[in-house]
Amino acid sequence: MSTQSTDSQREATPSPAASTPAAPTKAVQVKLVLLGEAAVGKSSLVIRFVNRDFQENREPTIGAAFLTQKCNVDDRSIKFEIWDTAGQERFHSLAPMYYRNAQAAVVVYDVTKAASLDKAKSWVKELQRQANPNIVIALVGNKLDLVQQAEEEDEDAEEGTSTVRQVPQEEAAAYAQESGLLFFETSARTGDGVDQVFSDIAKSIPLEHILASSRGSRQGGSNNPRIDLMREGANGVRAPGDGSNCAC
Ligand SMILES: Nc1nc2c(ncn2[C@@H]2O[C@H](COP(=O)(O)OP(=O)(O)OP(=O)(O)O)[C@@H](O)[C@H]2O)c(=O)[nH]1
Ligand SMILES: [Mg+2]
Repeated sequence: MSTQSTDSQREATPSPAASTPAAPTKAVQVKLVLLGEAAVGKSSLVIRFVNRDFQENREPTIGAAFLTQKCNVDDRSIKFEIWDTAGQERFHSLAPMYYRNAQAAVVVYDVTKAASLDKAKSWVKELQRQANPNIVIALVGNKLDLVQQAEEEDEDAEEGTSTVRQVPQEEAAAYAQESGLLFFETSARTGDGVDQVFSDIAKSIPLEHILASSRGSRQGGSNNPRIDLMREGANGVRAPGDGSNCAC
């Protein structure tokens, strides 16, 4: 299976601009997976979070990319180990390998493309059926800047009447609430809402559960979420450096 091994290793090192003082406690490792239709902006969201950067016309992800970023929230220090999956349908069958044992999932759709919310809903169903039952799922409507830009250009229109927006915020928020998901709208382009996604996930993760299961695996249990994919060289991707900077 091919992966963006070269790029993802480079991307995995957080930029100095993202640094804040390190928390005194040792970071808890949290495996997070991004899922969603092709071109909704999954890679762009992660690059914004990890590298504080945005690239127009990104190449589609092939296989998956791996990045890490630390996040200090309240008294919690978390190191996200992020699997950014490819949205193209031909890669769908690989997804279980990435969401298996994940403690968090970010399911992304594009606010300007109604069909991408349907795809996001089908990912949520699959996660609820097959992923870790304690997984924290965030539903994220991306490309908010396109809606804001259209509203600014059409000064006479009432707020919220933009024809560019195809997914009303209330509709997605109601779906998220009834399905027990966190909900956000973001722009990877401007950075709006992006850090919030990860810091709210960091607050919602049941850390005690993760610590207990990793203690169990050190004592011979088999529940360690990192064992399958984090081995150096697995899937052609090497786990990058310690991601010692922090984004939130
Ligand atoms: N205007 C705008 N464009 C965005 C935003 N996020 C991503 N894009 C653009 O949308 C295109 C697809 O972005 P990607 O991040 O590659 O999308 P992806 O979901 O990772 O796609 P796959 O890897 O194929 O699954 C690129 O041209 C990005 O520049 C955003 O917030 N606003
Ligand atoms: Mg991608």
